[in-house]
Amino acid sequence: MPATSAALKVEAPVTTPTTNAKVLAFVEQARAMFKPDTVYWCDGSPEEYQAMLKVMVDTGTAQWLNPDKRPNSILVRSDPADVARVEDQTYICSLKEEDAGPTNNWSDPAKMKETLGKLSDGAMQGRTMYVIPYSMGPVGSPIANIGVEITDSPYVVANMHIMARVGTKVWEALGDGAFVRGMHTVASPLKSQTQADVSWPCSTTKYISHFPETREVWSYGSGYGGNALLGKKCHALRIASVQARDEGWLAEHMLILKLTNPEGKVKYIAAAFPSACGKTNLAMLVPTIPGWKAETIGDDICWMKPGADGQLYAINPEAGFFGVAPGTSDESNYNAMQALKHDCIFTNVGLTDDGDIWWEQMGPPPANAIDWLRRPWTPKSGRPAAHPNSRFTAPARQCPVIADEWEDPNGVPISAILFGGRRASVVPLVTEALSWQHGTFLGSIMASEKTAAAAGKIGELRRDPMAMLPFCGYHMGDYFVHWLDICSLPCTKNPKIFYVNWFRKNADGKFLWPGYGENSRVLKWVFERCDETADAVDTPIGRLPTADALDTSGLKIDGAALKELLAVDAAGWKAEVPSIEQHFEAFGKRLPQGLKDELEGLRKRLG
Ligand code: O2Y
Ligand code: MN
Repeated sequence: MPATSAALKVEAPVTTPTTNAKVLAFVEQARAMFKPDTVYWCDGSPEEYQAMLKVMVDTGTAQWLNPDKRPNSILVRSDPADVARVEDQTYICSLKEEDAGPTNNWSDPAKMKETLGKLSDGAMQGRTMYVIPYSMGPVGSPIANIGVEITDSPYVVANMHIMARVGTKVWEALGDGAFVRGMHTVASPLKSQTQADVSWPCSTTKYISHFPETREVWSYGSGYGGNALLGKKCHALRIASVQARDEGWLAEHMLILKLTNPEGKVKYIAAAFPSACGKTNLAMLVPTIPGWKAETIGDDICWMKPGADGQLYAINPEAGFFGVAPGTSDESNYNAMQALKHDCIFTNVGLTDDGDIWWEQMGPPPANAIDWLRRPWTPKSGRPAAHPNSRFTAPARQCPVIADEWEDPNGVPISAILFGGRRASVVPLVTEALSWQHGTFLGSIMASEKTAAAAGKIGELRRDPMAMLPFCGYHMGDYFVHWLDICSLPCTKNPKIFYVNWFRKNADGKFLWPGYGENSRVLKWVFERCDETADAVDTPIGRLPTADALDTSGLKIDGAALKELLAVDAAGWKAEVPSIEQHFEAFGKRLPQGLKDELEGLRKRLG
């Protein structure tokens, strides 16, 4: 139900909770520009989280779900035009245009600040300006990084509570140190005290602007997900990728998985897949091979730093999951479903008659529901109940297979890195890279075939190097150089790199590999290759499992399918070389020689 602006006011503390002069100046500048009614310094307490939920419910942004079915959980519906990240309106405003590279939108930082400054004048009128101190990574971890997000959205505050570490302890860890500055406004000022608010304020004008040199983010006009929760894609990937380049570490779009073999030996694996390719499912998989155990460290972002012993140590900088709802079920991701039982935020999913949530493929459809656009819905409506990009926000600690060490401030040592995409043909089920440089090459040519849902010709390849295309905050040619450098200089015990493809299809268009929990068979081979206890055969494209090295015991798969999954399609790879060349041409002089050498090597090996 719409309410007046008065309902948005939250009492402010009398004194500021930090004396950090840079923070005080930042908040004062923001206040003077946005002109909010009130400034509220977030303390990260459970009471504050509850207050945010209540504000959202009171103002019509959210509604409580049935407390018997989903205790302390809410359903939020966004504006129909504010439902996903806006890549076209996302900018890297580096001082020099060439530093943003060919894969980013660029704008001159001074011009962008002028534009946003004009737009933002008075943009928070009638609203509360929240100041969120947050840590990406366990507070005080040497790999963690602190940010301060200013926002006028209680939805953002509540989501940041789940997705990051928020509150007073962050001010203590920050002291008078440096931090990433994030400013966010839904850009929907309330002109008078009596003006009724809408349930999801936002603007048709949107800018998600990053200033890499000064470690700033300025997000205008959207209240949704990656556009507005600035700790996630903006800070932990776009800004952090630049910090990582400058400081000698890696900020990557990767899940982190802990794998334990039947003898109790543990290895940690990081894996990069393009958005919506099942990272959350793999991060929480239930292995089908007896005696093997998989646990979650993270499902989306991985920060890795070389340790004193020459290994890469990784943390999950996040504290929650902002997962795609449709397709998530007990079959596809049992552990995620368990994590969603209580204390969650659901955005743009369907609502059942008994006050619970439902989305496509969650389970049997309800006879009646209300869809994400608040319209009556039945299974015969001919349209989805949930938006395809509808989301759940869930605390990571609620995942039943979260690893004990998921918050280890020193991180976990990474033994293997997987790259993967959605490829119906050419790419085998799993390939081990011949070297770190070859693995970097495989990551740099990662691609997925376009599905009917994406613009462009079906089957056309979209290259998404290391799944970082929308998230690398600088020139991707320099990013490849950084990848090649990181393991020749500070890191002496390189993780092994693998390229996986769960999505290979046969001539009838049927998947050859069952996926989900059965992917543990591939992980077992990866695990054993790290110790060189499993067999592999050298081929022109890398090392593949020998016929009996992949554990298929108890798996119903016919021999021909397995043969196809592990075959080298030399003709297919040869046909792909020109497309790789074209992809590399875009990076011009900044493409490192190492990747050119790898392409030449592939061409020669293919004959
Ligand atoms: O659409 C959004 O704003 C969310 S995007 C997202 C969320 C969680 C994890 N990954 C992604 C992504 O696009 O990679
Ligand atoms: Mn992602």
